[in-house]
Amino acid sequence: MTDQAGWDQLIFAPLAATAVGAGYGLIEDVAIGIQDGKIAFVGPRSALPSAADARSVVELKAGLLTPALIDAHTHLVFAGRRADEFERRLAGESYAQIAASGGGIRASVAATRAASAEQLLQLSLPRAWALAADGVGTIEIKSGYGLDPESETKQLRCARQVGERTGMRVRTTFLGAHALPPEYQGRPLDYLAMLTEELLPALADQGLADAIDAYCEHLAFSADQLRPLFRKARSLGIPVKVHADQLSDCGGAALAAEFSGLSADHLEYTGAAGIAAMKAAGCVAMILPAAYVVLGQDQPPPISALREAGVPMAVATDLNPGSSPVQSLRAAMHLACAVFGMTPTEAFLGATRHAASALGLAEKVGQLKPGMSADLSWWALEHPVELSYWLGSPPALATWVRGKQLEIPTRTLQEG
Ligand code: DI6
Ligand code: FE
Repeated sequence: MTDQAGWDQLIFAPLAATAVGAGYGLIEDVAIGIQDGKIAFVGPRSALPSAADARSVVELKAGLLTPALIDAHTHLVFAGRRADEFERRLAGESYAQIAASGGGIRASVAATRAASAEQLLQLSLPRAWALAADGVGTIEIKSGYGLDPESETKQLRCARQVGERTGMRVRTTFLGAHALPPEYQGRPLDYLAMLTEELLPALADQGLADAIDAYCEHLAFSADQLRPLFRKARSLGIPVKVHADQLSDCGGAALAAEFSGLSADHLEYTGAAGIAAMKAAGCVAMILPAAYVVLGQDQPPPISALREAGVPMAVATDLNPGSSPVQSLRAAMHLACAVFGMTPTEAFLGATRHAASALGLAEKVGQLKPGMSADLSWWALEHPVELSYWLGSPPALATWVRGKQLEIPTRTLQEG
């Protein structure tokens, strides 16, 4: 008991997977006491303090409670779609060829720049709701389809509004170093200097960047080019993430580690040195299997080596219009198991506890234990293995963020 009046809410369920400890952290016939939007008690009903009392009692007769899932890598604020590129890739063109011909990220940049702030919000909300229906309570949202001060700011403000409008917890990541915008063609260092000297400090002033990310890749920026930007970010207290080694080993994982990064993401081509550096730096490995499948890649990330090294692995959708048009974190969990050989337990921890670490939220969300925010999802499932087992299945029965149930619209309209 936390005070005389008891808890705000008490939830009973047949089973909870708490994500505490090495495995699922299962508790049967579970009771969860919530006070001020936080978890005050988790344990078997039999261990509930006898004086326990609550203003609201929810008796869930069936199903499973878990921490609300966390999608720790998305680009869900964008305008325009790239289904044409999907067809072109199926017809034999590569992702790099399409990018070189003016498609790819640049196509999304043109559409996102042209959209008004309101249009962008109306396009983005249904994607956030789709994730919420999939049991996600926290989403990370990157910029990177604006690539100029005004449009990057528009994207990040939109991300904040997505959080306000849905009730989901949103973490914003500034990804100005996603691609070279056309007006800086041939002048990558000038572009990066603008990001470093002007845009990043301005976004930091406005509280719009919870983290910074960069695309470290031969078709984007090199580790050497990115260092000054990351140095500046660290001096402003902004943590680093890196799109690392997705298409080639360009030292992205080591770069993330060098700046004590929260995560290095993708990692298909990361070698032993990158893994050792990540382990030493406490950097989470963000596994993004949907992008791998959609792009038809053939070298999977080094899952066994990451596992053996003890690098925590998170799993995310990478929701974006080009390489990962995927609006279900459970689909990504399934692919992480079926395609990359992660275990369902790893996928579960990757979408809860380790995803929280990758956002700097390890003390707040991702586990059901006292002191954590009351971010929960309720599923018509018998066991948490089923979160990864099904590929396409009904939505979560309910999701709470900060103790409040998300009110997911049954029907959303996308306006253009
Ligand atoms: N994440 C990214 O940012 C890039 N690939 C990926 O997996 C590019 C996304 C895009 O094509 O728009
Ligand atoms: Fe990405």
